[in-house]
Amino acid sequence: RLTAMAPLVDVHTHVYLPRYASWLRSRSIAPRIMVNEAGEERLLILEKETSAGRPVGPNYWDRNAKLSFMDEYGIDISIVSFANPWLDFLSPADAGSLARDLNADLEEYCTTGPSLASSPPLKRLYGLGLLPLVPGIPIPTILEAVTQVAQAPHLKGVIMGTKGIGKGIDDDALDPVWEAIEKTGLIVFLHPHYGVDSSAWGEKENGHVLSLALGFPFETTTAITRFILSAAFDRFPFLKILLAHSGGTLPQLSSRLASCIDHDPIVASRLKHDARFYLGKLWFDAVAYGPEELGFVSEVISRAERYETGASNPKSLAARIEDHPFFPPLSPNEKWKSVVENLDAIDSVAGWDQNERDGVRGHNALTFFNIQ
Ligand code: 5CU
Repeated sequence: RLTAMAPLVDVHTHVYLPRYASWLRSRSIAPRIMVNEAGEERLLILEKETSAGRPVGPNYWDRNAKLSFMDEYGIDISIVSFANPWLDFLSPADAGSLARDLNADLEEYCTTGPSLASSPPLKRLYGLGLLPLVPGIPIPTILEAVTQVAQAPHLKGVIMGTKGIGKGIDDDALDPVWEAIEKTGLIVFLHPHYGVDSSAWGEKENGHVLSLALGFPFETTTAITRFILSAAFDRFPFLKILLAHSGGTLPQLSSRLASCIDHDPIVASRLKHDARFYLGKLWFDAVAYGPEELGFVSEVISRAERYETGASNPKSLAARIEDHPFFPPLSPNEKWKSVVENLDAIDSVAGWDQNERDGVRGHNALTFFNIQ
């Protein structure tokens, strides 16, 4: 398949490996996996969750289920990452040891998985490990995890939430971590979990719609904007950060951000470049659910890349097909609607030629994750 057409590489697909699922089952408060009155397992992910939880099953932990899903949608390679809320709820000691064990589990999951009939033979599964980012953790424990991930042949980076070790990812205390990550060349996949203050959502019962559709992207936008404003990219210019959900709302707001910075002497004097320059350093998954939105994100990224390199062809947009195992179809025999929508979007962005479509389907991701 790989030689016949551009590979389809999914950069945003999650797992709860069995060890993590067991941990969730052992808990009596969220995040937890519980059994409901009908005897079915349910995932309760947030403390304030009012619903009876989400269905959870083998799609979350069974590698064969992941591979069947990939086969059904023609996905050649998946860059598998741990799903939220990662280790956020653990004590420093538990977070440190679970990170070690889960990173080893994920490497094993990828190494012992199948390969493609390609030359050279690429694996079908690569992974993004975990760092024990919790309040009170000694920085050297985080650095050990960076080293562990960097030494694992099939782990290409780490996934992390927006809290850092309690004060966010713009916390100066994290500088040694960014420095180590930059040195190893690992990718950081920045992903939301908490949304934003839910008092904005009003009193009507809207299920998870507002927190997923708006809260998630706003959380990512705030975190990466704070990171940019802290001048972290001036200190660590070679960091490679991939943003979930096509960068939240950052592409839409980047020029407004640049203008607000220009009008604020304190922040402006802290940064070496225009805000849009830093956008050119970021990577974006291609989840936009519509060709117009995807085309828009790609145009904003292209402009940002021109600030940095003068290049005109967006290289930093990589296929994310669907948040497997989140968003399954509501009835079992249906197709995963969002998979189909995201693939259709890649195929129908106005003005993209085959080269650009192939880039977003897989070539960009292979380069970014250094999969050769
Ligand atoms: O849309 C998403 O990315 C997700 C996710 O990763 N985790 C989750 O709990 N819901 C939606």
